[in-house]
Order: sequence, then structure tokens, then C-alpha cells
Amino acid sequence: MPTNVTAEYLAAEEEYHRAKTIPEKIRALEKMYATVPKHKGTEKLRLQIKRKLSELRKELEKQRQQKKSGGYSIAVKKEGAAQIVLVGLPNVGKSSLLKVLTNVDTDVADYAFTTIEPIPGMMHHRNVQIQLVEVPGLVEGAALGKGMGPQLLSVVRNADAIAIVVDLSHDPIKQLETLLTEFERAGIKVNRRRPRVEIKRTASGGIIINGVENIRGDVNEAKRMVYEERIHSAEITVKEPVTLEEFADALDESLVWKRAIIIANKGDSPGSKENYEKLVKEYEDRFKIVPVSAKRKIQLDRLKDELYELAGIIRVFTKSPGEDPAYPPVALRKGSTVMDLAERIHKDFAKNFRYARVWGKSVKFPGQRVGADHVLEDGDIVEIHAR
Ligand SMILES: Nc1nc2c(ncn2[C@@H]2O[C@H](COP(=O)(O)OP(=O)(O)OP(=O)(O)O)[C@@H](O)[C@H]2O)c(=O)[nH]1
Ligand SMILES: [Mg+2]
Repeated sequence: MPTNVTAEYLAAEEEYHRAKTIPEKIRALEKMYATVPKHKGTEKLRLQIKRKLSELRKELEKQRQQKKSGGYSIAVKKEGAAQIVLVGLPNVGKSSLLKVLTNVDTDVADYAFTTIEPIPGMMHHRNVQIQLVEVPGLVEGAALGKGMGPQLLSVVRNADAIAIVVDLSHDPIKQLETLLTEFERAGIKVNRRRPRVEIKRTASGGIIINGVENIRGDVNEAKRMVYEERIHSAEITVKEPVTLEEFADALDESLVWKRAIIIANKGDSPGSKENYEKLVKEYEDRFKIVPVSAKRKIQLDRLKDELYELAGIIRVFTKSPGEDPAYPPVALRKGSTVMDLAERIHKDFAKNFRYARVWGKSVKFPGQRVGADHVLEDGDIVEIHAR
């Protein structure tokens, strides 16, 4: 135990030892993490706290899965080229946005919890259909079990990207802090890049770490973390400089990494200008912030453009042998494969797939023959050959 910790830290630690429930333990550990001085001498301690937090998060999720009676789930089936969730505190204007961006007619009212289940709607923009899903208002403690919190956050975990909605008639910083805390508690990393550490599990051979020089810290500690994750045989490649904390994040398979923007709504209300400026000052490095008014329909075209960007759409053209590419192109998410395309066109196509020929940025030469796992790029032309 480092001797140079603060009184606040010691109080949090005592709280942790007194804590009985998992949520109480998590809250105490979060305080410990926030109050431990950040320097080399406390690195191990910080890693231990993070590890404990991660374990408790998984335990909480396990308990929830076991309790879930009757298979009740509020998952929203994905439709369109991508699914983006609209999340925020209650009453910030999520339904109002859904109404002006999609064809969905849903209830809007000036009180919290008007919406009590996720509501999907389809946004058409630049010839692409993007699914928007309003997630009922999140509150502090949602991830720790408050209300429907855990189910709501699992809808967020499943989405392709996140649009965080804040209300500019109130302090947006507080709203954002609450939401980011709940995301963190739910293992959702927003606008953080997954550290480039590749883990290939192997049947035998123990742990091999390539690129150890990229680990900014004690390599033995890194190895210990691998064993603690119950990985006994794997080839791990550290492709960029990482701290031990980043290395731990890369190993933690319970984390999800999502792209997000902030929709700053109610830009028409008194005090919104000052609140917007505060928000920009604090968060513009990490988030694209789009000020709008759902009520007065201000800046909605720009918002649609930003949501389209967020969705990470590529368009690919399909063609039959000996013919020109077909129009319109098919919209897919970045990172989609030839098989994703085949599935979108027809399930028989996917089932009877043999190979494809591709022209465009994703291949070395025109008409190159590729397999089902080939990753496509924007503007590619694809000829699928099936039985
Ligand atoms: N001034 C102003 N009010 C807005 C705007 N957008 C929504 N509102 C009002 O804010 C209140 C809440 O709007 P909703 O769209 O129901 O908000 P919500 O986030 O879906 O609320 P819950 O579903 O209860 O969490 C309503 O009274 C809306 O009229 C806006 O751009 N400007
Ligand atoms: Mg609503």
C-alpha cells in the first residue's frame, strides 16, 4: 500500500470495506480510483482498482442474466444500414428529435419518463436508411440496477453508434458526466479507440507477446494480467505504444467500443448559448457537438449529415457478369464483408456463395477474386458468384 495516498482515498477505501452490495462496492471503488494520486508509484494500485471494477461489472451482469425471468428483453431488431441510439437524461427531447428525423409518431410531453420502452424509427438521408432508436431516459445509477437501467444500457451496447442528447436549457456538463459514468459502468467506451493489441488464442504453446517494447510499463505485470484474464495460451501482438491500463482494456473482452456524437438540443431556449459554449469548451476535443432545436426544426439537415457520418456508411455497387454495375448502390457499414453484402442481397446468395470478383479500393487489381471474408470499401464494385 503506497503511503502517499490522501485522506479522501482512505475514506473511500473504508467505504469499500464496509460495502455489502455490488453497487455499493462499485461506487466506493470509483471514488478510490478518482482520489488516488496519479503517478508511477500508484500505477499498480490503479490497475488493481480497475480490475476489481471490471470483475464486479461482470458479476452484476451475471446476476442480472440469472434473474431475468420469462426471457423478457427489450432488444431492438436492427434494420437499415446502421442502428444509432438516441440516449440522454429524461425530458431532453429525444422523442421530439425522433419525430422530426424519422416517420415515427411518438409521445412528447414536458415531464420525465414519457417514453418507457425503446422506440425505433427510420431516417432517410442521401438515399440511405439509418435506424434511430430512442432509449428511454437514463438516470444516475442506471448501470447499477436502477429501474430498467441495465436493459436500456444493453440496447446501447448493441447499437452501431451513439447519439448522446443533452438539453441546453440545463447544465449540459452535469448531464454528460452522468451519462458517461453510466456508460463506463456498463463497459461502454465512447469515442475511445480500442488499443491496437491483437490477441490470437492458441490451443497450446503458452503466452507469446510480440512487440513487448511497446508496453509502457512492467512487462511481467502485463503477463500477469493476461493470466488473470484466464488466457493461458495465446499469441499477443502489441502494435502501438500502450500503458498497462490500455493493455488491460485491450484484454478485457467485456468492453465495447462505440463512436458517439453529442446532439445539443433546445438551442432555442433561454441560456442555451452560454450552456452550449460551456459544453464546447469542455468536450469538443472528444466529441462532435451539434447544436439543434427539435421544436423549432433548426439545424436538422446538418444533424442528418452528422448522423450519416456517425453511422460510418460505405456504398458498394453490385453487378452481374458481363453487365454494368447496378444502380442504386447498396449501403453497408464500414468494415462489412462480401458475405454481409451477399446476405443483404438475398439469403440464397449467401447460402450458395462461391466467390466474388471485386473492382475498387479494396483490391490490388481490377476484377480480383476474393472470398466471403473480404472487407469491402466505399465505391467497390462486386460481382458475386454463387451456385
Ligand atoms: N424549447 C424547446 N423545447 C423542446 C425542444 N425539444 C423538445 N422540447 C420539449 O421538451 C419536452 C420533452 O420532450 P420529449 O421529446 O418528450 O423528451 P424525451 O427526451 O423524449 O423525454 P422522455 O421520453 O420523458 O425521457 C417537451 O415539452 C418538448 O416540447 C426544443 O428543441 N426546444
Ligand atoms: Mg421520449
